Amino acid sequence: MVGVSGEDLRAVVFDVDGTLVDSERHGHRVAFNTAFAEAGLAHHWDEDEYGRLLDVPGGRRRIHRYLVDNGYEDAAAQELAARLHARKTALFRELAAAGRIPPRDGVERLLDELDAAGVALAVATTGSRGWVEPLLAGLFGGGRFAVVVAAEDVTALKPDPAAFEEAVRRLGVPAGAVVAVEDSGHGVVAATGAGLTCLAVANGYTRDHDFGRAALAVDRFGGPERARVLGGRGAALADGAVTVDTLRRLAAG
Ligand code: XBP
Ligand code: MG
Repeated sequence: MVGVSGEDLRAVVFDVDGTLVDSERHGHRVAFNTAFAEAGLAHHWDEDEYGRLLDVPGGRRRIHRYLVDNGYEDAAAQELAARLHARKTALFRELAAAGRIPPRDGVERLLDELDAAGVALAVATTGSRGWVEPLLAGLFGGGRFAVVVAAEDVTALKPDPAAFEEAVRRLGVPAGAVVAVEDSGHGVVAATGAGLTCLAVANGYTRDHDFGRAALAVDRFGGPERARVLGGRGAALADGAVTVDTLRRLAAG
């Protein structure tokens, strides 16, 4: 164990969308578009536009912002966004149940390693509990995560640190013994704002985000393809993959 100046690793808090699962481009985006179409609306988010809209955290807020930017009055946009988002959540659950939302490469290996090392697993997401719980149970097994903090559990979404603060509080371990794993600039700001060391694992939508506050940024978890260092303490990455030792080194500082 590499415990030099920091603390030993006791828990890892994972983001869900874009981090544990590849869910945005072919998952949430598709569900939003189906909800628009079912409601008889002509709105359609293509892959590039959806990438820009991801800057607004939370699906209901994302729809609301889009509607207001497209000429809706605030009150009408609030009401419509709530209705569309409820339907979108049901549609996304169906996609997840049909096996259309895959884990990112290397995630299952890393979760198994952390389990074997006795490190607690937790989740802090801006996504809605209605799909988060069944998706996690279906992919990784029910009860795999000791703590799951979803959008409904906090009053402010990322980049606010509330979700990570709540996860650490429920875990009952010191923040110095916890590493967060994120895929986005907003997520890194949220995790580090809660006092956590953060590993950023970028994806196609987030590779140009600012990961300056992350202890280490890479382009994938590694395996089968090797992870590439995008910034930070690249020495923590051994053999082109994020491992339990990578996270221990980051926690140790
Ligand atoms: C994820 C989100 C979510 C999802 C859609 O951000 O912002 O809004 O895009 O899920 P993060 P909902 O990965 O930083 O948690 O529609 O349930 O919000
Ligand atoms: Mg994310």
